[in-house]
Parts: sequence; structure tokens; C-alpha cells
Amino acid sequence: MKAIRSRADLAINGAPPAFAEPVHVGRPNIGNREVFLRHVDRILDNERLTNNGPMVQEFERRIAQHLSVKHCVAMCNGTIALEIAIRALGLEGEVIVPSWTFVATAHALYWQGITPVFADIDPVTHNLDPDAVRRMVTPRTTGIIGVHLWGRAAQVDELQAIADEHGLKLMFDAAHAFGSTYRDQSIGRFGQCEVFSFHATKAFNTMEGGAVTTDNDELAETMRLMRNFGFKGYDNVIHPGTNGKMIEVCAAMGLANLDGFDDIVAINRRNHAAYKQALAGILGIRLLDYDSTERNSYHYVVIEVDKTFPVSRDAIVAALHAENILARKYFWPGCHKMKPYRDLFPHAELMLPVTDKIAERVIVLPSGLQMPNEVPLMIHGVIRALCPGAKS
Ligand code: T4K
Repeated sequence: MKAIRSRADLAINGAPPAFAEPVHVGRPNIGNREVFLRHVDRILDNERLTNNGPMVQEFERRIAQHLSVKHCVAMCNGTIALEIAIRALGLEGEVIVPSWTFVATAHALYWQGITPVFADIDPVTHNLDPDAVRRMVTPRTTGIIGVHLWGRAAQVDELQAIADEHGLKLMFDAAHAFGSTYRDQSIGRFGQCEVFSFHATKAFNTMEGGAVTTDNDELAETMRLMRNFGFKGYDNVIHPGTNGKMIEVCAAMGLANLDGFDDIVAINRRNHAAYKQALAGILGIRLLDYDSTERNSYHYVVIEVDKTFPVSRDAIVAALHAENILARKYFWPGCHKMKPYRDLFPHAELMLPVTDKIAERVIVLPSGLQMPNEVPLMIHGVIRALCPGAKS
């Protein structure tokens, strides 16, 4: 380990990279292979591959039970799940969202002719700042989409109060929040509905997949129709719809992974603790911590590089990439600076000072089942070698 701690021979200076194979953020967690393959055998034997088959029904039942919510409507991915939820709630005009999120949150609105209006975030939690949300409400606003970024719950009660005050619909993008809680209750039943992504890169994955969860019977029924072209039985279309169905193999992956989810969280927690220990001594590098009174999958290991730190965030990312540690700048530069939204709101940054500041500071580091144990110390070594004078 000593060689790692004093990694002065950085790959950016011509030395070989620390890892022969790339170490990714988002390497899939793959649970019990035998269980998954047994499920796949059953699917092939049944010759039922999609269209609300038994595996999807079992998956929905298990997820709803796991999250203590009445309905889980499984979908082909999180983005389509967002689009269907937005449409089922009847959102239109303007909807307030954070810019500091994966672009799918904004796209799911804009794709349907709704204007995403970006509100600023809290500098500590990276989640929507309720005061900023209040400032963005106009007569055209119909809803708010809170995002539980990094699996940390948004300020649910405060956002609900704003929604109630202005007669707005509230839903959540819970793509990062499978296994998280808010005030000790599972994320999944707040607002009118919550939307999960089960993409390969998520803590819990179905390869591709997503779901909307809700306690509202009517809303769940509408979304079930919408995800299957509006069919109510053979030859009977009673609602406009699309194809948002989850396929059986994806549900099989979900069932196999659900059994092992607690083990994944335990490994993520161990990885997070190792990062905390490795990076603790470097002044100007802050590891985002999770609230110990709530549950979280600890899937995202997020650091912030302070403006006063002697080397830039981008220089650190470049040095890590040279070592084959493919750290990410999620969600730089913020949706408001991506072309479609920059064209829409050329001066959005005036309302988003915290988003802009955070976007220049964040690095997301590898975690998950596949992460080699040496990675946290190696990262410590790379930062130290880049910047030997950094204060402890
Ligand atoms: N809302 C939020 C807040 C979200 O974060 C997301 C998705 C959504 C909504 C939409 O949900 P989905 O429609 O995706 O279900 C990735 C994911 O594609 C995306 O699902 C995710 N958020 C986002 C945060 O990250 P990219 O473009 O960064 O992925 P990519 O292809 O660069 O993958 C990351 C790394 O993971 C790769 O470098 C290699 C590794 N990887 C990836 C895949 C897919 C693997 O090793 N194996 C794999 O199969 O967007």
C-alpha cells in the first residue's frame, strides 16, 4: 500500500496506469446468476416474453411490498416512466425541476411540450431549495418534480406545502433512491407518485427498467393503460397510450437482484467508509456524507473539490482517468447549460448560482460490487501526488 500512497509516478507523467482495466462508475451489480438463469429458463419454457407476463407481475408485487406502497407499475426504463407519470398527472405549461439532475428529468417534460423551469439547489444536500422553488412559481406552473439526488430525500414536506399552497401536482424522480428513506419511511409513496430507474448503472438494476409507485388506485390504473397502448383487454383501446412495458427478462433480473440488495448496500457502505478514511486528511476535498438516521444505498460516492484547492476538479478527473479510474462529473454542466435548455433560457444561470458552483466542483467516484478494494487509497495517492502541498 505504501507505493500507492506516494504515487508520484502518475500516468499523466508517462508511468503505466494504476489499473490495467478501466474502473468505472456504474459497473452493474449482478446478483445471483443461477437464480437469474433459472428465471430465464422459466420464461423460455412459458413462451411468455413480454406484455405483463407472470415475471413482471411478481416483480411489481415484490417491489410494492419492499417499498410499502400500494402500486408498482413497472416500465421499460426510468425516462418512459417519468413521461408516463407526467402525462397521467396531466402536467402542462411549466413544471419546476432542478437543473442539477440527469438530463432525463428535464427531457421527460420538454419531450411532451412542457417547459422545465429550473430552480436552484441547496449547497449541502444538492437537492431542490424550497425557497428557490417558490421564486419560480408563475401562473403557468402546474407541477413540481423533486429529485432525490444521490438517493438523499428531497425536502418532501416543504415541497408538498408549496404544491398545496399553489394548487400544484408534486411528483418525485426517485431514480437514485431505491432503498432510501425519508423520515424513516421508504421513498416510493411521497407526492402523487415517485419514479424509479432500474438502469444497469443503478444500485438495483433490471438491466433496463423503471417503475412508477403510488398509493393512488386511479393513477396506477391510468398508467397501466398508458404503458400498453391504452388496451383494456383484447381489441379494446380506452385510452391514448404508448409502449412502456417492462419485458420478462428484465423482471427476472430484478427478482434475482432484489434478493441480494442488502448485500450490495453493505458493500457500498464499506466502500464509502473506505473513501471517507482515505480522503479525510485532505483539506479542500469534501466527501458527501449520508444521514445516518435514514437509509440510503450508498451507491453514489460524491466528492466536492473546494475552489481554494490548489488543483482544479478537471485536473483531478484527468489524472484519475490516466490511471484508468473513470471518475465522472455527473451532472456537469447542469441541464440549463445543455443546448436545448440553454437555447430556451440563455440567462438561466442568474437564478442558479448554487447549481453553477456545485457543477464545477463535483466528482463521482467508482463504487459497487466490482470496485477493487485499492481504489480509495489509490485516489488518495493520485490527489496527493498532484498536489503534495495540500493541507491536511
Ligand atoms: N433521472 C435520474 C436522476 C437519472 O439519474 C436517470 C438515469 C434517469 C432519470 C433516467 O432513467 P433511465 O431512463 O436511464 O432508466 C447513465 C445511465 O444511462 C442513466 O440511466 C443514469 N441515470 C445516469 C446517471 O448514468 P451515462 O451516459 O453516464 O451512462 P454510461 O453508458 O456512460 O455508463 C456509465 C458507466 O457504466 C460506463 O462508463 C461503463 C459502465 N457500464 C454501463 C453499462 C450500461 C457497464 O459497465 N455496463 C453497462 O451495461 O448515463
